[in-house]
Amino acid sequence: MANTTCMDAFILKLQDVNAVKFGEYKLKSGLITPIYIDLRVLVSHPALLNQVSKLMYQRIQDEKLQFDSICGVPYTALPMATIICSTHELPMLIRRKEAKDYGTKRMVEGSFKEGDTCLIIEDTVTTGSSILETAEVLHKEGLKVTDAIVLMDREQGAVDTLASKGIRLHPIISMSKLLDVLKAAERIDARTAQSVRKFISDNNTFKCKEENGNDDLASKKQRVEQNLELSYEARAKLPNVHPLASKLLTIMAEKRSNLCVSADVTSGEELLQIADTLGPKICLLKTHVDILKDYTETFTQKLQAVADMHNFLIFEDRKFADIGNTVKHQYEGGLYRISSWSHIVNAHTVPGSGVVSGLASVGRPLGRGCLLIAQMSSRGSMATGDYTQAAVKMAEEHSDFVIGFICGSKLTKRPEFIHMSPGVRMQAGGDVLGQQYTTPEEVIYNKSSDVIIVGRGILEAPDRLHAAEAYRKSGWEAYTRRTGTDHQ
Ligand code: 5BU
Repeated sequence: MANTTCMDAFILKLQDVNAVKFGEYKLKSGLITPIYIDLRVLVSHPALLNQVSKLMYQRIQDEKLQFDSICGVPYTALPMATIICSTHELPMLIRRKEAKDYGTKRMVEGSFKEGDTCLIIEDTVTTGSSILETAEVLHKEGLKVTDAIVLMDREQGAVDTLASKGIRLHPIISMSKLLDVLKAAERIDARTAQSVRKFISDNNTFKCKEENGNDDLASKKQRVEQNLELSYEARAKLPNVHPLASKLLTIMAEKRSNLCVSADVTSGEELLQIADTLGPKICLLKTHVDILKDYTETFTQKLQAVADMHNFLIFEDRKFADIGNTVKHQYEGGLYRISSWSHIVNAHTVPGSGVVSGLASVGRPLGRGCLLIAQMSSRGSMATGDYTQAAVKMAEEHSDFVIGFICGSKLTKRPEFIHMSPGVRMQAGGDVLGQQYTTPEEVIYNKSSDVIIVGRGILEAPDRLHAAEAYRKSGWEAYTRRTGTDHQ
């Protein structure tokens, strides 16, 4: 199979099933690529999937690789690893993307012992980050990773990056080979091949690191050139930005913090203590005032004083979800008089735009702002797809009061809106009641959100201040890397 003609035929088949596409595609990093490799489709083509597994096993034998088990990077490489292991009766491990929220909470399923070596299988690599992520999870479980096999190497630095971390990468097909074969078969013209080659060499992430001491300068340059990324300061000064959003963005830039602490405690005194201790580290403090067992009006006065002293804003996570007339009263009156002390509130869009109009009738004259809940972090959330898009539209239609979204990733290119993401913890996973966590890096760098909302990740830490600083640093570094401002 591995002889030249068979390999050429295999590459052509990959294009036949649309696993190789030419055009303009956005990568995980935000970069626009002229070629996209989508090997997820292989599950619909069992003969091809078998061929992939044969090629990978052949490589294992050629290289005489030694290991105790095989782990496929979820999800695309999982069936590849499964076929290899099943055919050759080799033990397999499964890496979970999220820790199970019941039972053993293991991140790696299968039997192994400390010090075992695990071979990683991956479908395609750009920078090698997915392999590194999987290797990290395996390392944490006491496993060793020395080698990884990948079907398609985009030749953008993964081999060198992984080598620098002690992992040998064995690619089956390189981008150059793919282009040569497609061009020889007249599937693409010389111009296309040339433009892909230029893109690949301009965006070698490892080369950038070597030359610039920076891991993805080329991608950042392209993003800045395409005006995809503006700094928080620049966004604060946009002509159409809401004054409250401008204030928050300015605080974020000044305090070098995109951290919102979710102060989910039930005692007013403890909440004030958290606000005072963590105040210097945060841009925003999120409350659930209705979980306090000892609420008094004095509490909110004290909270405002602490917020002024440490220069952060207050966000009451009230999640209004009723008709306009009702939410108006809930926001302005009742026991908590939320509009009198909270700079920001949020609302579900399920009632339709009346909820925003009702809240705006109270909040707008006070200079308050609202976030629309476009997505939720909890498992099985129904705020997806068209619902999410409708929330974006609603925000755009009420931009004199709506300043942004609660969401898992950036939803609109309009830089005046602020994206805030809950469900953040240093270790991805979940809780027993459906919360799902991703990391600050994932939320800010990969998902291009603006603010990380962290509750238990900080509240349950032995030293809350220390933990808050770790989250602030992680969120800030992800932002500066994303915007290319990390070495200015
Ligand atoms: P945690 O301890 O970091 O899991 O707390 C998350 C906080 O964010 C908590 O106050 C939730 O009520 C809030 N939250 C959320 O987790 N997910 C959502 O989609 C929304 C709010 Br909206």
